[in-house]
Amino acid sequence: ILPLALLLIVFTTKTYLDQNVSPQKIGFRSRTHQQEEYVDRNGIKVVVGHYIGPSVKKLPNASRDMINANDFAPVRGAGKDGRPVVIQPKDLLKMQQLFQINRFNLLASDRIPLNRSLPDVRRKKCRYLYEDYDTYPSSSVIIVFHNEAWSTLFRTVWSVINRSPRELLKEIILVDDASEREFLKTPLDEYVKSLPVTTKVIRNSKRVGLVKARLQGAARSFGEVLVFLDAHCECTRGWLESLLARIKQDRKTVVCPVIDIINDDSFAYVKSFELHWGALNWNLQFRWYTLGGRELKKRKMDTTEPFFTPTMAGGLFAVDREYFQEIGSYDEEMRIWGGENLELSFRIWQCGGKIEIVPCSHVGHLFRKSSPYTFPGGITKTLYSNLARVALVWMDEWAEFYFKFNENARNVRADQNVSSRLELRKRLKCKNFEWYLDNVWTQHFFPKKDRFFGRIKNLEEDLCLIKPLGKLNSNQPTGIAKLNECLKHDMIIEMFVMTKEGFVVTDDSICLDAPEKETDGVKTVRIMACNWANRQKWKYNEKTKEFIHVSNNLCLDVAPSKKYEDGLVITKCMNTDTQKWILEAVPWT
Ligand code: LR7
Ligand code: MN
Repeated sequence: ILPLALLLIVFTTKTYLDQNVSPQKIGFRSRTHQQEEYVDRNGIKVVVGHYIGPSVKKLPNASRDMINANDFAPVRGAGKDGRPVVIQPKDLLKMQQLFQINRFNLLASDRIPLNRSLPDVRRKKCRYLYEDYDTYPSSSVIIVFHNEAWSTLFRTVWSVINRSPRELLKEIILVDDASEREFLKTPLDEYVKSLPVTTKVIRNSKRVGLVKARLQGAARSFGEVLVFLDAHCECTRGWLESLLARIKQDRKTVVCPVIDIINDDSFAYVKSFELHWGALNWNLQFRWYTLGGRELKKRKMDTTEPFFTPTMAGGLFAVDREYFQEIGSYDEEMRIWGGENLELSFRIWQCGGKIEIVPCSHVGHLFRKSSPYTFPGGITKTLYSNLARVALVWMDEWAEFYFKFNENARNVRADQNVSSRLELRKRLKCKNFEWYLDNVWTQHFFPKKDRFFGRIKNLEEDLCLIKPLGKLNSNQPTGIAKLNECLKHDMIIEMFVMTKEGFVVTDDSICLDAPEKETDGVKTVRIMACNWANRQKWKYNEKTKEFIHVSNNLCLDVAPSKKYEDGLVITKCMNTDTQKWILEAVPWT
């Protein structure tokens, strides 16, 4: 069986952890797969990496009948106001069987009414900002799905119907990407006839992937704005008006709601952090980072104002219908799943548009830990080919960087014909990737001509600084900076960038950090989320080979114990060998 290696971003807010809203702690979803998990400086738990789904052997199988049946059986009050659903111990076996089908708690979902209530999670001010909504452009909501559960699909649909001003909602378009389940065929056609909003159904007999499916929906739409949603979302009050208002002001702005979390175990609706924005990492995985420093201050003025984001998550956004066509909609060669969100993001920014997150718009998305469906052709022919296309079309010399460190993409590079997309780039007179890095994602941590990229080696023992892999202590936002035997091949885990400002950054916006003031007599050096503050500024002295922590004027050193576990410290500069470092540049193009 092919492991479903999926890029997976699950984030859980602090409130979620505090409230402990998941009532049933079930042991069957082990998290020991190849993924990293840490709590960032805002107390947000981040899980990222290649997740290989739960060991199938251990889970009871769902029968074919279970897979094909629609067991939606709402229980009054279940999941009310976004609260979690509690499953009784007697139902646990069935729950586990059903969980497998969609990789979320289908039993819980099937108990929640399609029109459940949700909290109004917006800031108070949002309620009064969009009262002139009858002047806004109209919209078509496009939902593509492949083998979605009935309850999640139609809770998405009903949340749209119930929480969108009817004047602004022209139609809903459901695009079926060759689902196999019986209940999604005739029963669905019959059901949509009863909906109070015009609902079109587009069918595919062969799997086309989400990009083509969305394009089919767009081609059949009449609204002035296209609004895309995944098939397992729940929209809260005001979600649509605030998106449309922004597009009305500027038709070249593509807008995203704040994406809240629908818990995959309990179906609790969990408000997420409003200050997240999207970017990516060295593997071209979408990642959330947090608005920091200067930007935050700017925003403090008005927390309801839309703010820029370098990339979008991909599933939930609104765009002017004509503008979407003008900038080249999607790359139709992208198959099944993945990469299209980065491609669209780079294209919008580089070709004269903008992407923003609208804090007054909140939509919940059901986050899963693994993907339930097949990737025809395997993930190299789908995901990695898509990512190779993103790099080849939009990333200029940084494409070389991506291919150098990502073998999977490198292997499919030659198969890609991207000439029509390169023509589009030329025709639209798009700016280059360097411009994007310098102007849109200023806090990026990619290599560049003006900064160091490579290994940081200790002279005494010929050991390399590494980014701690795997689990960092999940209660603490940090891991101790450690040395490791230098690897023969160029591996991301020992690659660092040192910026002109003196930040020592590695993948996922992780920085070399030391306290500005002494804590308990020791100054342990840590690797933690970049906050671009003085405590993360360093200076390298070419002559003495010392690595100096700027605010303390102390030198980077091996812990006095010299024990591996004790990691690195900063201490008085004495020019000993353990305080000498070599910056070994690694070519990246
Ligand atoms: O072959 C397929 N055909 C489909 O129609 C595969 C998927 N789909 C449908 C599927 O039923 C779903 O409605 O496409 C939609 C997205 O698929 P998901 O839910 O498996 O994707 P995801 O939520 O895991 O992944 C995110 O990244 C994807 C990359 O291609 C898409 O851009 C998703 O829309 C996107 N989801 C979000 O942005 C929601 C917020 C996630 C975050 C952060
Ligand atoms: Mn999704």
